[in-house]
Amino acid sequence: PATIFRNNYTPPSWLVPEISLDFDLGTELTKCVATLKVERNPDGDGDQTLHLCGDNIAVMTLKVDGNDAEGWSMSGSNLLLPLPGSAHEVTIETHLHPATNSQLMGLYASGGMLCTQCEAEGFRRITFFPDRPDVLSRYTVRMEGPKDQFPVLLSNGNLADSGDGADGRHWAVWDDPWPKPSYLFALVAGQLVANRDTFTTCGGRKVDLAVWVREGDLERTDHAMRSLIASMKWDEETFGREYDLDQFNIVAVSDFNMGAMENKGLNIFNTRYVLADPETATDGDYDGVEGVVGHEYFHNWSGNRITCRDWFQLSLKEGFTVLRDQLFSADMGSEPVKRIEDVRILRAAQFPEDSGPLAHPIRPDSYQEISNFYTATVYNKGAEVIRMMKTLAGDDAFRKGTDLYFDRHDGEAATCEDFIKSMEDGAGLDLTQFRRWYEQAGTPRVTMQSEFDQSTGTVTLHFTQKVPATPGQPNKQPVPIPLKVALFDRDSGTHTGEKLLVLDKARQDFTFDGFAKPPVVSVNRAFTAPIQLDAEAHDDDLVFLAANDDDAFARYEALQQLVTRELLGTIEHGPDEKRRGAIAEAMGKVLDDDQIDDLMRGELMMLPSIAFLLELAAPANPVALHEARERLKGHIGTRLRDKLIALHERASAVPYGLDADARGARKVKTQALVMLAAADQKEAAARAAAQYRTATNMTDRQGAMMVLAGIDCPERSELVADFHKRFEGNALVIDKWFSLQANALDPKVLDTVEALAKHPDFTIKNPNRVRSLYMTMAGNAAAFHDESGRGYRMIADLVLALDPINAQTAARFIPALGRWRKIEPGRAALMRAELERIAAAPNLSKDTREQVSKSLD
Ligand code: BAL
Ligand code: ZN
Repeated sequence: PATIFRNNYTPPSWLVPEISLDFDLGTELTKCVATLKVERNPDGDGDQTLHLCGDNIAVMTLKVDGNDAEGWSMSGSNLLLPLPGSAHEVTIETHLHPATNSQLMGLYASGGMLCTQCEAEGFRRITFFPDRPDVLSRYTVRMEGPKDQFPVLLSNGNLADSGDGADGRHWAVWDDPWPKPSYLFALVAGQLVANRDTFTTCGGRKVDLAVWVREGDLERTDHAMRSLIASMKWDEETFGREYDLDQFNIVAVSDFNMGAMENKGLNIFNTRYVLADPETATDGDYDGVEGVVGHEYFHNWSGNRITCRDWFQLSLKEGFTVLRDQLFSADMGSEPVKRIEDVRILRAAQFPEDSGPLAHPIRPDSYQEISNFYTATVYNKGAEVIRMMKTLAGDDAFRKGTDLYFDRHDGEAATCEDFIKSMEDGAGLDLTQFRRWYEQAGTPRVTMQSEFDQSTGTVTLHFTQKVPATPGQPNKQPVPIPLKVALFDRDSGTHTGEKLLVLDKARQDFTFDGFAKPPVVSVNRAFTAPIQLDAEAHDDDLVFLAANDDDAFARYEALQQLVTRELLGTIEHGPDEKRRGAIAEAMGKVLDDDQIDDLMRGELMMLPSIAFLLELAAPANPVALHEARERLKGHIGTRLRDKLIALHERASAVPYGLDADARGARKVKTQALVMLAAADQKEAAARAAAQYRTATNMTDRQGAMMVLAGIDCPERSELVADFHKRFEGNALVIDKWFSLQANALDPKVLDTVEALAKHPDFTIKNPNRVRSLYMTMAGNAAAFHDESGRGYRMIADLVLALDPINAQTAARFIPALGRWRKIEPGRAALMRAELERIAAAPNLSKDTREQVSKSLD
């Protein structure tokens, strides 16, 4: 496949200021007539030929200014149409087959309804078009179809007109006044019902809101609606952004490759980010709905009003919008807990990407298939990079920067450079060196040593930084790294104030005076920079910070570091009894401390993920690491048994509610169970079964089932069957049923996964179901890294079976195998062999081909 380079960008030769689309809808056959007003771009290269992208579609009729077109040709799947003048009207008819569109890109059928997904390059599967984000058009969409089959007809913008036709047909016309790129086009037709509400914007516009779902799901839409209204209000207050249409529609779809899509005025969502009620959704699911509803809504400004010039700029909208949704969720709940959750995701998903064969800068320089670049790097590291600008500027100046960006580029297809420049001009930052965060891949490694001079009372912090080599980038330059630090007096447990250091050289020292004793140094508080830090702190200092740090993140981090040190030490030379004792003691203080709420306590109780540990231990035996982690959990569980039981019982007495106290109680309840289970399976099984049987909500039920699924006990099969029977027909909960079993800490888990793949409820056509079984297994270190190589083989078999059906989803499984360099040689060879088997398959998709070949390089 061809490689596309960022530096080869050229402006489009032709613009399309207006497009009208006319759909004659049917599940088997939909006819689409597109009428494009095209104009030569004065800033283009003067090419007389109009280049229109197509994918899996054919030209049925083609007219120019009302006459049959002449001289056109196909170049691969694209249409080339020479045009004599500088402005023309081009009309194209295409025929689409939604029912057989298993790729879920373009127009497809999902459970009888029709819907679209166009980002990044799906519009070219609907009609021929300059399908690139810098071509902005005004859309008018007419659709017509049988009213019984498609009673609801939706598209972008505002409903302009509608009516009944002959033979039980009806039609609707939607008009979107805001010019947009083709990737933001959307259409939905189907049997849907709406949860409706209204929102009046700060400027007085009354907006009709609707969350559209299948009839039986209506009662699970209140949280999504509440989240939408909260998002609209928050964006006005926090970023000064007002909504700009009379309608805002959200539609939930069961078959969806991504989480959701920000189409202008018509967001299309994976059902899992819309539907929630206490019985079927966990607290985590509630947070997911709130965060994704916010994310898609916030795109209306950061993505839609200002879009991307080209796909290399994806982080312009995604990094910024992730930051916006993170800040929103923090404001809706607990800021420190949200920060810990975001860092946990970054470390488990982005750090491995940044140190592996698919590493790329947040603004990539090249790609073969853009779908492969919807990554944790572009999204989550992208958000961290903008968060660092906010830290450097301060909140007020940051807001001035974003205000200027929105003012300056409204209506444009912009670049990351435009954003950076707006931040410089608006927030008053000099980001000359900071631009390297956009250019360089790799997680910077920072070391810190603290040196105390008794004679002067001076402390010097010696820092080094190194951005590691990544594919195609052997040599790196230092980046500016903002680090919040505090120096604690070990007797009083207090510090004299937090400072912001900016580390912008390969080696740098910072000196502080006025200390009688060496202070305890707390560094990268609130995780101000997305780095790997090796601070060489003494165990006692980590214990001190875990107990005393007034920055909640730093407190969490100290305990994580202590545990990480112990786990890495265990696989090298066995457990360190003293340190294990210190960890159990520190954890005991966490359980006892009534100054922290349960939501935070639940975070503090979680041990670092295997994915993160592998980054530090590589090349390692993941199963040994997993076993060390379980043994440490068991040690804590044994040492703190009474406290954990007391906590479980206290939390079990808290009635269900969505408030922070009740949510916190549910969180610690399951965390306590997890630790108790690692210590005494039999006792924990009885406790977990009781939690399951008395559960009034999915958080408790899933937590109990998660523990039970890993224990060979009579209750397990009974309750696994009960779970299925109880929720039969509810796809999202049956997804959980698959995941819970694929995630089990059970030596037979691979047999279970194999059997589940043959279960009547399993289908390879539904991305949520595929991910619930196989992505979960790939994340279960003990299963995936089974030394037989069977876990690797199962993932490779899945990729080969899924690739022709849904290439985008198939390609997402390659990175798990691509991490072979981080794994000990025996397993690494097995992982590589599976990648080679995939690479040898004929007719691989561009998506999978790119990921596999880069992973083998
Ligand atoms: N733009 C793709 C889905 C999302 O990031 O919102
Ligand atoms: Zn997004």
